Amino acid sequence: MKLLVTGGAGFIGSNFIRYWLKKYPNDKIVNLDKLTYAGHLSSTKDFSDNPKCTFIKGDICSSELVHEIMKAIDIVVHFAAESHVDRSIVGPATFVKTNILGTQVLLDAAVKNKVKRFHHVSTDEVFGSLPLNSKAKFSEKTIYDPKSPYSASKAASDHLVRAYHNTYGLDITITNTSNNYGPYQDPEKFLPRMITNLIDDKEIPIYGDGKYVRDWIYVEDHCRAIDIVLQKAKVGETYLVGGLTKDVNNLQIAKKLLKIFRYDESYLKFVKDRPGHDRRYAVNWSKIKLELGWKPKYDFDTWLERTVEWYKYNEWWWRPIKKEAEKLYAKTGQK
Ligand code: NAD
Ligand code: TDX
Repeated sequence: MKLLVTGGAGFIGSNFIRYWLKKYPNDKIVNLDKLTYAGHLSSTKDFSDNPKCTFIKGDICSSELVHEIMKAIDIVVHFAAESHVDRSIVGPATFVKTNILGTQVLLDAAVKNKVKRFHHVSTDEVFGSLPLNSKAKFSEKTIYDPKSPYSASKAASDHLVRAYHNTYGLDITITNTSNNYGPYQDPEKFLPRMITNLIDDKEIPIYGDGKYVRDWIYVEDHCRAIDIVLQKAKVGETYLVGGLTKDVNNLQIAKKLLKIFRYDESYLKFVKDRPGHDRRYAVNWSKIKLELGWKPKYDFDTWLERTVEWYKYNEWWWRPIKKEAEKLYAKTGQK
């Protein structure tokens, strides 16, 4: 099998390639990545010498390049995207270009070259926001209601993927997954930002009142969910993938981290809220459990601690990119 993985120098894409090469050592992978601020060749260091994996620096919006690469591909796993909500508020244009146009370019090339499967990696954020203190959860039947330029662009990409299945008969699957955490996540995002600040003995910035709920999933559970969907799912289907069964808000997570570091609450710093901040995400993942037998393996408290350990032992990876990450917050005033 030959896979095209887009965005394989990013957080989830690099973890996915690592997972796949270990589990399917005979498969070949082409990793197409533009190396934006979020793409780091350092995230691919441990498999960069593997002859089964080829890296191509390029843009998914470049039709000619994508068509050329697609000629030899069986399966596409599409991660490449602009993925940070805060950046989408500061500059939405690249989100529209990469997430919508880039996906359409890949879909066109996939149809033309008759790829066997196009798997689209999407987010639970396309469903909008749930009220706090409710039992409501997103499911595959929830109506799309994206609220940020990021989630609106991902929603549009999901619609395009389904449209290509319906119109051109492309064999697609989609996963909409909740907040991932784990190794190689850019220090711009919530958990790595908190952890790396604490390693440096700095305060941790909490947006607004901190009572915002995300459904956290360890990145390897997400990679395994995509694997199972590729192996077992019916073509055309969508699966929601999540990690938690009980709500935990940002402030509670920050306090868990303070406990791990044995710091007191003076390290909490409440800062300006994100405009249009979604209150709560919660995912009902019973479809993938019942139909395909997937469920999360890694519990949040244990793997949060292991993630902290990873950042403590891998300063070589995050320290060179931490300064760049904080530049965004100098612009937004969330420092
Ligand atoms: P990331 O920002 O860490 O990585 C994105 C990667 O895509 C980077 O390597 C970047 O260089 C590359 N890229 C960006 N624009 C490109 C372009 N035009 N051409 C080629 N490559 C380009 O993102 P992530 O957190 O790993 O997320 C991966 C995918 O999973 C995204 O589609 C995202 O929407 C989705 N997702 C993420 C989460 C999460 O919690 N991180 C949750 C659900 C879904
Ligand atoms: O410094 C911070 N302080 C803070 O309180 C940062 C960076 C974030 N936050 C809050 C905002 C959110 O409520 O933490 C929560 C998580 O923030 P992000 O890490 O920016 O993630 P989120 O906006 O929830 O989106 C993530 O999950 C879904 C990914 O970035 C998306 O790509 C994915 O689709």
